[in-house]
Amino acid sequence: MLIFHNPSHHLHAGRQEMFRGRLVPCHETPARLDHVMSELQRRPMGALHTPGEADMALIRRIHAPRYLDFLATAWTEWIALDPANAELDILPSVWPGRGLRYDVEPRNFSARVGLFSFDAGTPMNAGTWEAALAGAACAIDAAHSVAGGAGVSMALTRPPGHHAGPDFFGGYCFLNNSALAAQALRDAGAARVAVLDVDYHHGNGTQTIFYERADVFTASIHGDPSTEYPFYLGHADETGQGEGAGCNLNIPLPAGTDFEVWQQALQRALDEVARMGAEALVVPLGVDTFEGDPISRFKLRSADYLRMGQMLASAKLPTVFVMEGGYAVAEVGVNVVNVLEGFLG
Ligand code: OKP
Ligand code: ZN
Repeated sequence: MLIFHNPSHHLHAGRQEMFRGRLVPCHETPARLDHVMSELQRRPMGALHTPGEADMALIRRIHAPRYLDFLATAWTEWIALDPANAELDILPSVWPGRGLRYDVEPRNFSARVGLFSFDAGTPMNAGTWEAALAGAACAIDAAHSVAGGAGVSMALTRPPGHHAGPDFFGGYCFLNNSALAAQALRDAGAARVAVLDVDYHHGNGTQTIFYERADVFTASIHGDPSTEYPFYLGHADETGQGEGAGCNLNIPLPAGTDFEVWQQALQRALDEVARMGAEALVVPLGVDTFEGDPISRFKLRSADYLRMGQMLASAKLPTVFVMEGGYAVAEVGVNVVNVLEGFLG
């Protein structure tokens, strides 16, 4: 398989996220990806590639131009406010809640940070935009390699992407890498694409991006949003709208779910992918379903990821894996590479 890894990922390294009234160290760290890279040295799964330039025209079809302008200029504006800001991350503290306008873009910088975000846990720093853009390029290039007949590829990148929507960041995500891969596969000729999100958290950004489209089927298996992040989306009754009616599947599962129960959800999602007639598959791959994950509550073990990979391969579809979450840092490498090994058989 071809693996596109983000050579700029370490440029994004948030210092702190807001948690219960305190700023605490970020869970989403560069070390996560370093562990995957070193596990791939121990157990190579295929050739490693760096991505080319990101296709901005494609990115503008998934994300709103004013949101992209904001991301591209945020750091410059932040340090223009006060050079001392260079030592601090950008974090929002005000949002347009119900009854407030989000159609008018304020001039005030903090107001715009809030306009384009939905949580206070997703810091931006000097290299965030460069890292996110290179990650998007990994996803797009991985999709193109599969469209060209590679069979399977992976975008090995951070920051993750599945919480990022058309015009918002949050959940450690800025650009929706999986959505970009799905769109690239569509553009390359796949009549229908499925996105099957196996990260512990609901892929709210991806769901929102494709919610009214029939050409991209979205499915997500995740912790029940009534208790788990991102809380405000991911329920089973969200099935798509308009032309996209029936084209979204959410399978929320309770805290404590182990692989025996989880794999039944995966089988159900795979059956649905087949029923929808998808010609290509994108898998937002988070390994925060692991029993040792510090912010999640499923009970998958490392060996279960081999089985997960085998089950995903049973779809017999051209497949693009896109790296998402996984915060038990030392085990992230083994768990991700287990999925790939299981898939390759
Ligand atoms: C991103 B991905 C826990 C706060 C949770 C957001 C979690 C984002 C997960 N202290 N913050 O889906 O793995
Ligand atoms: Zn997650």
